[in-house]
Amino acid sequence: MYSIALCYMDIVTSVPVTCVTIRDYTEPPLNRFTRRKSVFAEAYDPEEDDDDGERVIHAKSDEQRQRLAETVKHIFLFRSLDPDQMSEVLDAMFERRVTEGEYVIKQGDDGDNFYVVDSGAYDVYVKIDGEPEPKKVMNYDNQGSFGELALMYNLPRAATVQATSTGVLWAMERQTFRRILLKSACKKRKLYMDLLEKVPMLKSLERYERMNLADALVPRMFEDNELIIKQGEPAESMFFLEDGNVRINMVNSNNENKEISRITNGGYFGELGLITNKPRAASAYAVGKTRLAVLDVDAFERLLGPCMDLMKRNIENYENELLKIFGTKANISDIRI
Ligand code: 1OR
Ligand code: 1OR
Repeated sequence: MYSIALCYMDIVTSVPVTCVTIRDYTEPPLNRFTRRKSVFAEAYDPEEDDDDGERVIHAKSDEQRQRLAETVKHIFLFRSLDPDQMSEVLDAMFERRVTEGEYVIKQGDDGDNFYVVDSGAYDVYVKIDGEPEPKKVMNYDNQGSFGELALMYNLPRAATVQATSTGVLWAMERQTFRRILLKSACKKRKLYMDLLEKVPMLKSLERYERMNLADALVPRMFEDNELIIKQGEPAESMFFLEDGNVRINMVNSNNENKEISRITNGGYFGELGLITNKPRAASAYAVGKTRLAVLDVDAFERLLGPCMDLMKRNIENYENELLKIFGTKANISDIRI
């Protein structure tokens, strides 16, 4: 028996948007690495993939291993690995030095390695059908990772990555990436992409940027009435509502405690403290069993830049509401940026 996944791809990023699995009991499996331009069919479902390849070890000095361990701490795709898997990843990665102007990845090529940036600057270009020149779409500056898309979805490279300085990359071969990281990465993206598509505030993000956001989110459950954040405490993360409701309560300078807002599906909260660098302006409580997706401050700063204007505009609304709810502007200075 084998399964064929028919995947329709986002034209720009070449990322599968919807997948339909057809099971067939007679034909032999299609080549897993078959590539087509806009629709592909292959005997492949990332979550059913059990590729038990050989464990790969690239020898490293203690200094190299330590440097690598520090670097991968910041890579979202690695966060759900258990200690054994992490150690396997550290063994399997190897150093690649690049020079200024060097192409690390070329759009359209087959995927060989996944890369983690140790140092250096890298520009990303995408050539869109009908446009004469590739367009620069983003850059990595001494941090981040790239090259996972082709390995995850068995697709040609979706973009070109060029070093704009000398630098050092940590590379992981396709087989190791697929054996250790594929399942958890696909699961997370699948779990959160639906949620993130429904958050109006994130509409300005590219689909690929939402994928990176999905990698960074961590699920947390709260019981009815449980405190999620407390007014006055330092802000370390923001929250997207997956399921349930959240009530926001504020105590003003006259010690009046009022419910000032309800967060419902597609909503978010906890961004204010991260943007203003101030303590929490209000408390948040779960209403009923509530499931949240949590984004830490590091990921917030790296991934939500394109949404900053929208969030700031929303904060201006908070200020207007503050006046209506408490009848005075006396508290407003607390939430100004
Ligand atoms: P890959 O294996 O396809 C190129 O090889 C890599 O560039 C890709 O994995 C990503 O890791 C990385 N769209 C697609 N790939 C991107 C993008 C990107 N940015 C970085 N990569 N976009 C940029 C979003 C700001 C969308 C452009 C329309
Ligand atoms: P935070 O990090 O300060 C409390 O932690 C969160 O409550 C805050 O981020 C916002 O995300 C959220 N004024 C201030 N914070 C609010 C408000 C709000 N509503 C939700 N939060 N107002 C309500 C506007 C409808 C102003 C009126 C008092």
